[in-house]
Amino acid sequence: MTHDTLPLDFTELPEPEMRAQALAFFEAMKTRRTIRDFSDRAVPRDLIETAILTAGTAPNGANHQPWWFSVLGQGPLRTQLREAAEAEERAFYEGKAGEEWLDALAPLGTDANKPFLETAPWIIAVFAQRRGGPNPGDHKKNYYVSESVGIACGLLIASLHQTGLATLTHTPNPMSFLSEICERPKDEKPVMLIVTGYPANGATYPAHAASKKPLDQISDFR
Ligand code: IYR
Repeated sequence: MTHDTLPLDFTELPEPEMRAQALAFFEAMKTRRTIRDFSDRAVPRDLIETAILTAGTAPNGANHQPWWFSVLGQGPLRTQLREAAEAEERAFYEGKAGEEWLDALAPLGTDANKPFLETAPWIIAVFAQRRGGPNPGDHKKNYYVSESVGIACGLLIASLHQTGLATLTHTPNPMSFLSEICERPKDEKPVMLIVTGYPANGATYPAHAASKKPLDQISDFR
């Protein structure tokens, strides 16, 4: 394929505005909390569609865009999803996780009970495509699949937060049942569930999650 180019549409901001925008985004993202108590209140589908379009802008390997978002609204599939996920979680919490992992989770207060899988208005099941390509029907090798899908999930979560919705990143393990429920092909790997909706009245979050590492514990400048 030829290497064609397009002129970049880049608007330079005055430095004070750069700083203000960066800080405003930081302030907004700081208020994001992973929650587990969801209301069953409906959320318009177009809000979810916009968040997925935002996720789809993520930088990715060779622009193959190696992701798929299967969106589950409320209904019988969700009961199936909850039953399958809770079965995996019971095995996890009853020993498969091991002591060290369970100790690390103790401050979060999580257990095998996942009512939000039925309650929340939308659940986005994220799949990573090992093969695909820039065009529909392509079956080429994909590159940097985990990195690409991870970045897309970050954008998806940031977008849902900016939309005014709460989210939960949920990763039952193993997740092969997700491929069946969502009818996705075997060469797509289920990566995570992003649960979204309004928080239930009186929703809480673990105090443990409130503490974020300061700059000098997450970066250095040389
Ligand atoms: N998937 C399990 C366990 C779990 C693991 C981690 I690491 C977390 O940060 C939270 C939960 C569950 O959802 O309960």
